[in-house]
Amino acid sequence: MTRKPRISLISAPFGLGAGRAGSEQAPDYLIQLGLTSRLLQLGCNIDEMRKLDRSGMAAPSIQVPMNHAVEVLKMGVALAEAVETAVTAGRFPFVLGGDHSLAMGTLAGLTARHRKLGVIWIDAHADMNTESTSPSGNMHGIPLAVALGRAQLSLSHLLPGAGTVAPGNIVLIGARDLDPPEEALIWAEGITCYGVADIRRQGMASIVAQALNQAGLGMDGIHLSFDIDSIDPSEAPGTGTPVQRGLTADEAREALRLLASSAALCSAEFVEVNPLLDRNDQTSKLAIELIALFLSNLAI
Ligand code: B3U
Ligand code: MN
Ligand code: MN
Repeated sequence: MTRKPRISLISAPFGLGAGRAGSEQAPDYLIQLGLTSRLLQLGCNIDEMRKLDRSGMAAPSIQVPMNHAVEVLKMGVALAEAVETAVTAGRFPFVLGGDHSLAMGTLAGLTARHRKLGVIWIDAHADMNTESTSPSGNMHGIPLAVALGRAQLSLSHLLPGAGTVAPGNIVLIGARDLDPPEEALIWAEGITCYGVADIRRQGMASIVAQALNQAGLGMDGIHLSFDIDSIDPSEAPGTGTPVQRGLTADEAREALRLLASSAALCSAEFVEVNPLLDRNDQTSKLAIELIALFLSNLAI
């Protein structure tokens, strides 16, 4: 028999990890457009709702030579604690961003509790630069290198007791804008990466099945990190770094529905919606629909 997980909805109104302002407005904006009422209508079990605030958080002592590093780290500390608390209480953490630098906080909190964590990363980008390879200095481009233990910053700087994620248990879906050092790292570490052409050739259902197998092999659970820029800008224009030739909204729907119904899934985050760059709320409305589809199909 399947049960509905108790969801911890963690809003992280933070966008300083991205190069353009606006993603910090997404959590409140999506809620204002009806996200939570839709979730309740669909029977989601929202056990806890939290909105994070980084003021008053102490930044870790490490120096990170990147844009807004102190603020990114403070937010990461707050988020790591919130996620760890949710997992300890037996809830399913759902992080609503914000930009993708938040993943460092989510992954710190998760790896503190799940020593063996698989990660499925749906994104136009690999987010696998380090402090020294980043072309932009923006911290939303580094979270996976940090999680792998390949950057100077590590997850344990955000939360003592956090671990790392093994390269064999990371699967990228939709990646199509990689910097050369990211490609080199993916190649060197043997990370599985499904591009849009693979999805068109094999179908999303087959890609998701393979991703769940690969990411979940011998793991305690799988985290889904969903960046809205994975979807083609014709259907999701409201994001800071759009990349052409992305997933269709239908492919994203199929992926999210299938992932939600896997019992291996233990947490998720949804990032990089930027209401300031949107056209007639198209991206925000799609995000609400996708989040509702995902959370209402969760089963444990
Ligand atoms: N790889 C580039 C661009 C980028 C990464 N993630 C986003 N953009 N959203 C970088 O800056 O690291
Ligand atoms: Mn990303
Ligand atoms: Mn991206």
